[in-house]
Amino acid sequence: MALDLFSPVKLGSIALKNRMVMAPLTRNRAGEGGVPQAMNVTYYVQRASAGLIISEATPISVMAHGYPALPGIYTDAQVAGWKKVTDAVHAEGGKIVIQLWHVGRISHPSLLPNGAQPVAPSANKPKGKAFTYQGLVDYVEPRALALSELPSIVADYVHATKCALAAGFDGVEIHAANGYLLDQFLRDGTNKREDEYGGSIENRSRLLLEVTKAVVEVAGSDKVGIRISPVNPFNDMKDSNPQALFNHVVTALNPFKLAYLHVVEGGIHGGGIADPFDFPALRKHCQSAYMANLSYDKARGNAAIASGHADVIAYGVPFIANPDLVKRFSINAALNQADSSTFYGGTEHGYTDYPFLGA
Ligand code: 8OZ
Repeated sequence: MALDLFSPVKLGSIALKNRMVMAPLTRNRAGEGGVPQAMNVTYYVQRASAGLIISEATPISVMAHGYPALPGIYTDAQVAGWKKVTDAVHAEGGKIVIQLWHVGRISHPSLLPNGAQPVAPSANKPKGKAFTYQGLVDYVEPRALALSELPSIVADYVHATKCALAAGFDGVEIHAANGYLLDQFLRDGTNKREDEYGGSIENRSRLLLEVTKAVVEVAGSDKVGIRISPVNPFNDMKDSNPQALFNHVVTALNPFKLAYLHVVEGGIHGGGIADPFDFPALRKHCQSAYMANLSYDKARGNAAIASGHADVIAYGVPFIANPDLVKRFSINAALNQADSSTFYGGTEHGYTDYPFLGA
């Protein structure tokens, strides 16, 4: 029988009961100190029928924050909070990895310790506004990280990975997409460095590969995935030759034998039109499992799996509105529509109160 969304699969050491993955979704509802709270446990456990849950993007250090009410994965209290999430998801037979995040320049002094200046590969200010506790405010010019500071960024990923394992996650996903720190190093619209972390494609890929190596050493390659978004213009991003850059990145990641490569196949958040890009060509370079994301529905998901383009499909907005999305797809039930006004921040409303089938 042909493979489809309901076929089990292993991503590295993580055994999935189906190929429907809950995409990472920023929801801005963590408790004080970036500690996951009761409603976060409820939200994730409601979605445990997904083959795999990828947590919301989660800062790896105090300097990695860029939005209000994010959970973190660097303090003992955060580990204890996340443990309640992973225990609850596991008790329902689900699997969950955490997405490790450093926002780089997509932040604001009001979100950072002692009003610190955000850090980035180079001192260029993004267009657009930062989302802060005081509302939308202009971004500030970030500070270019010194060469001597880069090992401490790698160390923060290592510390966060250890915290994630202590919190009971089945693995980690390195967030190298959507215009945040690692993507800011990859793409030459943001990386203007003249040292060995800037210039050539090899140099711009260096930090991601160092982070990957360090995280793999702690977690094991079979528990590590990576997310990239080759042409997503969100967060004022661009690159002069994304196909060459990301073909190189994927090829350079192959020796790590990662659990999966997660690819955002276009532009998100209405951030503009994405440049043309040959995703099937990128996919051919990838020797790990391939997770496809962006506006897939059931039919396109099944087709991508049957054709071999993708091994698993990550669904975002449909999982916000349908905790039982797997069941709904399996019986062709109607879907709840998502309310975008409750995506970012707020209460249980629009978070844990979407109805299950038959409720
Ligand atoms: C939406 C709002 C804030 C952050 C991403 C983590 O795009 C995000 C994000 C999405 O990866």
